[in-house]
Amino acid sequence: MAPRALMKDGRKALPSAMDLATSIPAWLDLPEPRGFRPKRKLRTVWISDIHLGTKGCNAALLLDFLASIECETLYLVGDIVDGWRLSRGWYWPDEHNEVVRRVLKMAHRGTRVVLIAGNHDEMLRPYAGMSFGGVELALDAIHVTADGRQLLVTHGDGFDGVVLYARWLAFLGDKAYEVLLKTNRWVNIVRRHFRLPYWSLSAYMKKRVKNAVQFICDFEEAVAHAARDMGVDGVVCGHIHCAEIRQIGDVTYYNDGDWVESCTALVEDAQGQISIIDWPAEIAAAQAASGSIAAATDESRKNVGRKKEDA
Ligand SMILES: [Mn+2]
Repeated sequence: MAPRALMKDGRKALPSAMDLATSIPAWLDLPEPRGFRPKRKLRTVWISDIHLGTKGCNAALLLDFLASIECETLYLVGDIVDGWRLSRGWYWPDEHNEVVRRVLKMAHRGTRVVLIAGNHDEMLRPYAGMSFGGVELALDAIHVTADGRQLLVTHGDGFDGVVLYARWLAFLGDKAYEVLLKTNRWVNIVRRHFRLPYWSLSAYMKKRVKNAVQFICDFEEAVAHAARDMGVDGVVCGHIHCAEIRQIGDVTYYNDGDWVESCTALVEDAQGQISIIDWPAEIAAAQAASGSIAAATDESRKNVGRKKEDA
């Protein structure tokens, strides 16, 4: 703390090089000003399966992630608000409000926000094409990457029925695939009519853990199949709570994961490069790095002390 001592004396002498060397680590120890964190600038961010309105929703981690980014376009790829859960009983802590407020703030500050309805928030589907508070509602979307690729953005629940019979599709071919896609929609319309909850693949998967890997694989292939039929270069979806980037034939399959279990997002940089962000892993890495900076600082203090002894 030599420089401060100099100030108290009122002397105008400049601190010596040694004073500066010892004062820098002390300055590094100061906490960052509140709210200061350089934001990661991204072209596009995709998040889905937040399940606001459920106890499983990891709103705190999501708020932390959203505060760390700045993007041109934010896609909310379905199951953002869990309407099914809320219809059985209201659960809405402050943090869930904070997520909504943060997203609206991003829209207000110029981020294009597109909300794609999923199966848990399918009550939003009739409002597709409308815009609320700067948030565009859609059933699905086509995203063009910085390097000119066309990506279908869809929640993915439309493929549940296909996946269930995926094993048969190899024998039955494309016609059966189309029929199954349509059936899936009709089954759920009928179920809704009888006030039965939406039949969901992920719920089904949880009951049959043994086959989960196979189901995930079948889902990925069913989605890629649809993307290829549409003539797009890739597809971004959510729904199965399993982040992934995988080339399937000539289509790239992207899944942005969820904010219940894994807390992951997909991000596109200015060049069109898309990657998965695993937020808990990034936090752990940042903590480890700041730990090693502290250790290095301690080490440099020891070295300064040693030099003094030498002199
Ligand atoms: Mn879903």
